[in-house]
Amino acid sequence: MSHPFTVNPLGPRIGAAALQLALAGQLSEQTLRQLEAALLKHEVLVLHVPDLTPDQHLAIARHFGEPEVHTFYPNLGAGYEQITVIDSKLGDRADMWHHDESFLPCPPAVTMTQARILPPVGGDTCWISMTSAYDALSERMQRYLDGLCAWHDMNAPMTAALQKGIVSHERYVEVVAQNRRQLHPVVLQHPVTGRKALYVSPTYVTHIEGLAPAESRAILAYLQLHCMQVEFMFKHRWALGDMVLWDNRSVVQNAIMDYAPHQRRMHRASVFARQPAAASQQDREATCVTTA
Ligand SMILES: O=C(O)CCC(=O)C(=O)O
Repeated sequence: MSHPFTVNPLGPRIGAAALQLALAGQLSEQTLRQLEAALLKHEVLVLHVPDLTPDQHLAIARHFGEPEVHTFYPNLGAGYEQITVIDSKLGDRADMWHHDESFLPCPPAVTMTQARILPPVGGDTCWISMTSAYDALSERMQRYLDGLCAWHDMNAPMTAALQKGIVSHERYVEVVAQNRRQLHPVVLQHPVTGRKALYVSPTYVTHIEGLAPAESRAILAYLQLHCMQVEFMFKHRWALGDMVLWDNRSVVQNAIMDYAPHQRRMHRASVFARQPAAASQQDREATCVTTA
């Protein structure tokens, strides 16, 4: 079945909407390929699919890759473990600039999140185009960053959350015991588009390997400041039923936490890039961000 829709850019660098897309049964391969092309081009893609079922959510996710069970957020359970739930009533939030699960050896390639419960106002999400941020660096800085790698550590935000009283000590100990950290290139080359993007965030990145601590801190602080320029950003005011897809290799995001005491609940699926059937774990890691 064909599902006609048009893609309207929402900004010159990042963000587009395909709001007319009507879900009737499963989306056709052709429609999914068109959505994928739009996502690769615009990095963040907004759909409005209020009747989306968890099965349809997973069917769309499977087009983009292998749906994962999230490392630390809860999920819908019993057959729907790959639908992650981020519910403020459960104490879960994502109000920090981050690439999704960049502490994994091969982090998810694409994430798609649907708004299920929204506060009356607030709770917007903001994305930064890290390709645009990379392109805007001076050539000298681009050359300096070439070949550098940085450590991404899941424990860094957990410690901050514990200090702020956002997570319980039990949850902290449970998550920190997984001891997830990974070295990734500071500049990632997108495996499909070939575009280069900065692959650092203030949330997970602790330091750049091989630099003196003060130099690493200074470079990371500069890159953070550089990325925060408003022209690289796209902010979405959610409506119930919106689903936003983002390319985790090209953007970082921050879900603004400004709506307490109201509830915000999102259902989300993220996928690992699919490898040819014969690919080993080693091949898988060799084609993800770690070798950009
Ligand atoms: O809830 C959102 O809007 C974004 C959530 C997020 O950042 C994530 O799923 O990693």
